[in-house]
Amino acid sequence: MFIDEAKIRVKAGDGGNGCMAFRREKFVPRGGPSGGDGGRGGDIWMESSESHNTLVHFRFNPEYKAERGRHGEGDKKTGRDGESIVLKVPVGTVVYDEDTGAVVHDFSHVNEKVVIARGGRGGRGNAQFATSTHQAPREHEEGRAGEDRNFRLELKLLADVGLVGYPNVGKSTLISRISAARPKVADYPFTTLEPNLGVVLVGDTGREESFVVADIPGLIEGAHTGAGLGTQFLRHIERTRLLVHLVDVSDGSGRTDVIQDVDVIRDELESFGAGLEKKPTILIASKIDVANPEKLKKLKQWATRRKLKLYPISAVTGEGIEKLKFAMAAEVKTARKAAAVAALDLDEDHFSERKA
Ligand SMILES: Nc1nc2c(ncn2[C@@H]2O[C@H](COP(=O)(O)OP(=O)(O)OP(=O)(O)O)[C@@H](O)[C@H]2O)c(=O)[nH]1
Ligand SMILES: [Mg+2]
Repeated sequence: MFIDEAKIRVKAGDGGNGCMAFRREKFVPRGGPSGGDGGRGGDIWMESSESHNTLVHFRFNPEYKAERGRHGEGDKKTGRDGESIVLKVPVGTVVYDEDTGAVVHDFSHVNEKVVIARGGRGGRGNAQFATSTHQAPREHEEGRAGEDRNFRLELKLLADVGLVGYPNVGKSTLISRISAARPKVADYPFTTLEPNLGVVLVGDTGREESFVVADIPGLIEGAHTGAGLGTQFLRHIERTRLLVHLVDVSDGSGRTDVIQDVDVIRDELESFGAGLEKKPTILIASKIDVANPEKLKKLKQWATRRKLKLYPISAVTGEGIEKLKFAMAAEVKTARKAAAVAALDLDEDHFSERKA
């Protein structure tokens, strides 16, 4: 099981202090108490969002603070409440209280929103303390402190992108190039025996997007009948939004026909029976640093005829990798949006059913 983890500290806003004041008006020699209450401190909320799939954004930024409430003022003016803040987490995130170990919330649906730290109540101003026998109260309260809490977030990672292809085409080399995952890489087939997941970050710091890539064992002809390691690992990419299909265009593959290469793998995906062949797919010409120009040309022509975009890369020299990362991020984003819209439609269906 692949788990993403982050620890955060949150501090909800303190309440504003109550004010002590007395009315001063012309012709009113002894004005009554007029100190207003302090505003409430901002809360800290957590909300599950379809557009997040990892917890990396918390690792860069582990502390959050909501605004405090303003102090009360004379004239019975209540201080303004502090602004609340909302932290977005992926669906599947489990929130633990770091100090007690208790589960605070388990986000199992999109757009669930819970308060994880409450802002402090504002203090009462002296106007609130007036009674018939106590007409000039000087009492006023300080605002209460906002909650200060430590949480541990845990997320079972689900892959957005699945790398597929023959053994030895460079899948593990690619994932180690674009993420912190370090699977074994070697010049023989079936080096990878278990799936590996890597978190890929794309874009400038602070505005980066992240997605999860799964590297799975290679497929060969007849995988669906159990040849090689079979198709047992394909279930790990059943829920991905995008497939990245690597085709080795060097002479090292030992296969002469790149088009047949593509077809064999696509047939195996189809035979698995989960509709994998219908997923959006990015085609990659792998190992272009040692490409056989004829193979590369043939694959390019084939892709053009099918209106498929082909990304030539070398995971060893780094050529084409940045472009590929952005293309993957864009596809994942599009797919996530489509999924979010589909989820909304579902919600609306429920709603209209209940109304009917
Ligand atoms: N020249 C060159 N060699 C590469 C490139 N990418 C991978 N290799 C080499 O190809 C071999 C296989 O790479 P892996 O990343 O282990 O391939 P894989 O697809 O994960 O293989 P399996 O796990 O067996 O399915 C290794 O010797 C890599 O160093 C590349 O872009 N250029
Ligand atoms: Mg591998």
